[in-house]
Amino acid sequence: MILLVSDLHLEPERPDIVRAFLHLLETRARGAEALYILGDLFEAWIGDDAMGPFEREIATALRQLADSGTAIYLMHGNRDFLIGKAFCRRAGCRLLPDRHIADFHRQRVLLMHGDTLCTRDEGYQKLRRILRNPLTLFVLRHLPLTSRQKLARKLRSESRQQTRAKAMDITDVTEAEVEREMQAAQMTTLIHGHTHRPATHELQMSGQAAQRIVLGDWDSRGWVLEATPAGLTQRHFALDER
Ligand code: LP5
Repeated sequence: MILLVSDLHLEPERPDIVRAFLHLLETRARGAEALYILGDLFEAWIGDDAMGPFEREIATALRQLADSGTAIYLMHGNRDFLIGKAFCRRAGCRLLPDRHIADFHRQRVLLMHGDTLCTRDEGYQKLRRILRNPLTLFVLRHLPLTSRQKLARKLRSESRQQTRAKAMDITDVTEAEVEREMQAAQMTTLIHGHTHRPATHELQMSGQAAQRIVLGDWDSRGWVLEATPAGLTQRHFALDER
């Protein structure tokens, strides 16, 4: 079995989500062939050099899972795109590019975080272009820790305010962009997170049946997509389920 999750937004302020994730790592994920984390594992990541006891605890739990034989693949999200090699080494994860084609029991699927699909969200796409520019990334990584913390807080609070004022369709994916990405990759299954709107959308692409699966965000409950030879099934569960 292969498991996929995204948008956990782990932070010390949500111990219920942290406990649920650690429980998943110690139980269902054990014995799984692979665990894919499609972005926003953390609420905010300001650099591998800023890892404290909380981040190290998560890395250790991931490493224990990796050492038990489950391959762990990690994709950047819009909150944790500064995760780098040091965290991945410590956690035993392999970092995936923004678009990745995986083979799940002979079913090929396109994996993305999902933020780039929201092309009508022009404010966000502009911010993304700035933040992901290699020059900006270089500067951000070399800023003093306190400046990075301040900047991250500013970005989070601006984002919270602005997202509340945006119409629902602006913060959802643009169908034409979904189709463009799937056509370019020649895939009929796309799995992504980011929008916090878990669902399976049946699509028609050039007369062919296709699907877009949106992973759920961990907030009032947890979500995991299971890929088995029988197919893809997304489940949700109570955070305190044991
Ligand atoms: O994250 P979420 O779900 O709330 O909203 C996202 C989009 N917002 C973001 C911003 C992140 O939340 C901020 C993450 C901070 C942690 C990492 C920081 C690392 C860098 C700094 C430290 C080194 O991604 C939101 C989308 C929404 O998803 C739905 O798709 O709408 O986008 C916005 O709200 C963006 C606004 O429209 C534009 C914000 C302008 C902010 C200007 C601040 C000035 C700072 C200048 C920085 C160079």
